[in-house]
Amino acid sequence: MKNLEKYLEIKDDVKEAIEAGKAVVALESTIIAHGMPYPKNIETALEIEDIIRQNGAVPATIGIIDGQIKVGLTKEEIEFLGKSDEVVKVSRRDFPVVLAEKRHGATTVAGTMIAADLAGIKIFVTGGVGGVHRGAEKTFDVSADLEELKKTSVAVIAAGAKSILDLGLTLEKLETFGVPVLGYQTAELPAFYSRHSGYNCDYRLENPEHTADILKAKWDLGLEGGVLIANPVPESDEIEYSVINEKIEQALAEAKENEIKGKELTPFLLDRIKEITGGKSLETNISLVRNNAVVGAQIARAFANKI
Ligand code: PSU
Ligand code: MN
Repeated sequence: MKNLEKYLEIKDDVKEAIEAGKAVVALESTIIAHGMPYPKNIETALEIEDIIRQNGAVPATIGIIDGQIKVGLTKEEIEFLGKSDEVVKVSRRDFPVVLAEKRHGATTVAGTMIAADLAGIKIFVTGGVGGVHRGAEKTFDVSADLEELKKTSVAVIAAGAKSILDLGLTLEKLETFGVPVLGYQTAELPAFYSRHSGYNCDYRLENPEHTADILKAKWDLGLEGGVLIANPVPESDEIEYSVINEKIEQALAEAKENEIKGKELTPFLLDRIKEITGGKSLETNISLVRNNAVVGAQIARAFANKI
């Protein structure tokens, strides 16, 4: 890669762990800057890093400060991204401008996969991935996260995709793109706030060891691209599909009324759903990310032992 050091900086502890072949888990920053309100966003981001550490892996939260991609943000940098309102939501298309203009950026799932791959990190924990939005047959709104899963070889652990999306169409796209959708100890695709969606995953994962074997087989074979590991929210924090679906419909109607489009849509919907549920959706969101962090760290450890 040409001039990679000019654009990308890996934090010392992360670099050491990568070089030693130890377990490392990438984390995204859009969830901090645009996915959760202040100050819960910062509290959660720091707590998730702790959970990764407690489970024997090194966390690398990824973001962009002054045009530099940081693989491993410091506590101060996480706080900055969580507070500043000058942070661009960075997916694949945004990198060149944000880097050249030395701006600040929070990376989406797609953006984080790109940076993790450049740094040599294979395991990435988040909350939910983007997908095919409802009504995409008219709006063409399909998240760049899906294209990234198609080509970038990083495993993404998420609580499925939330039903602000069209889950059926999202699964069809992933199938076309050759992205395995693997349910972690479940046959059903979880729908973010709820454990059930009515859709099936392609395969069921039994444990971290089993998961690591599958990742290794894919990439050993040179089958480039990502894997979606769908880990359901803990039962105690779940919001039933029928209950949350109604709230989502309401938020979608408001988005339409206000002509919210493009990169603004997902953050708008997340914020409205939080308001409509009186904060409950945020609690569920935090709970599922915690749970993904535990599972992601375990998978990273199992995978590190295989290389
Ligand atoms: N889904 C969530 N929370 C989030 C996101 C998705 O439940 O914070 C963020 C992720 O960063 C994801 C991005 O990559 O939104 C997708 O945005 P878009 O639909 O604009 O591609
Ligand atoms: Mn979109």
